[in-house]
Amino acid sequence: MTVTAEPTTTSTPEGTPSVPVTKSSDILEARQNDPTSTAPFQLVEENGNPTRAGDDLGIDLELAQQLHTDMVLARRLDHEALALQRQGELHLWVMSWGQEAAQVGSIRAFRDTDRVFPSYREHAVAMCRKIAPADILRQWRGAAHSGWDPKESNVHINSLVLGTQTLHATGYAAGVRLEGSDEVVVTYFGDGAASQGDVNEAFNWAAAGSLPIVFFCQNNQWAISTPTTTQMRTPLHVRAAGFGVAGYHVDGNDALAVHAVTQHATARVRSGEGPALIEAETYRLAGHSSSDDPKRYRTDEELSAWQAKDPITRLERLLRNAGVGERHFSDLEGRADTFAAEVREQCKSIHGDDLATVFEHTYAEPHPVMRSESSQYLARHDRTAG
Ligand SMILES: Cc1ncc(C[n+]2csc(CCOP(=O)(O)OP(=O)(O)O)c2C)c(N)n1
Ligand SMILES: [Mg+2]
Repeated sequence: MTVTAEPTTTSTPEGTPSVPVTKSSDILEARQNDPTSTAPFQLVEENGNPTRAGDDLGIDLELAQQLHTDMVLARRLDHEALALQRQGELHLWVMSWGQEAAQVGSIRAFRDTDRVFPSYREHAVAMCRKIAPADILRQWRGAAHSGWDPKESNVHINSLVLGTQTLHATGYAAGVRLEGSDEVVVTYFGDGAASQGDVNEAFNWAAAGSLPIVFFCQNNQWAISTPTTTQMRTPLHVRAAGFGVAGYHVDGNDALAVHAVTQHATARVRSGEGPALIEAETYRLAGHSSSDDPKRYRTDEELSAWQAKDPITRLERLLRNAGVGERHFSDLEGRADTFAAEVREQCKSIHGDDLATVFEHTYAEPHPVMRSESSQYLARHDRTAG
């Protein structure tokens, strides 16, 4: 904080050494204008060279290769899914390309037993938890309300009502605390969702209970057509301190930096030091969803500035500089082609459940109102179908 006023001095009645003070109006003024923001942590520059921190901490090439592979496959799923939507095979798709580093870098820093509460764009997270493409696509094909069984992957179903998942995750973390397990919970949300009351309540309750949870914000600069600059005055990683949550700021297009930061935060949380919040600066390179046209609200210049920061290109440059040969990249392309064919095949094999199962899965236990609604609805359906 910079305080420009000349310090004055005061003396205590006992004549002990005087304490320099500035005029209180200046101190207060400076405080109002100084929500201290930190530059996002980086290990790899856009050109693929290690940053100073990257040189100091060292670059783990094996990890870089794994994260790069994860990202290439995730982007392929995304591209295929949008093409499938355009062919009428999916009703809707929410694209995540550009955000792969934030997703794979973070999820790979957790244990597979750590519980994940996603928003709706975390396809790369789902893939790292081995959720099959058919299960990722099921909901978007309109065949089911959710695609997978959270017990198998420890990934909860998508939350489309913004921010609700942060409260679910906080409640779950309270349960983890009661059970005395060393599990850590992570929840993903967007910059726009951070304006929801739910999210702010979640921060507060997590801090008050010192709960084992990591809040991971993918700040992709936009909430549909609303830019982050309209959405907030104080960056999220700075706001964390006000809640009593440890705040981290990372370059979300630098997969290795995201991994390092998440590993640090997770270790802290696992050791009982209370919740952490990671703000990852990234960019959604495509539209908000298959129904959106981002050209209506953002410029070509902005898009190309972020394309230059593409997280996949960055790690590819790092790997090539480190001597990883062409063969590796062409093999990976071949693997992605095979995977893309599987995605298309799996998508077309998804069929909706019998209508009755929708009622069965609504409540955990039989419910009289649900039972009568179910029989009325099914009788009507039978009449119209017959
Ligand atoms: C409670 C609620 N309000 C509004 C919406 C409509 N809506 C869907 S996505 C979205 C923008 C979300 O932006 P952000 O949180 O930044 O996530 P991103 O889509 O960028 O990943 C809005 C307003 C909603 N789904 N839920
Ligand atoms: Mg956003």
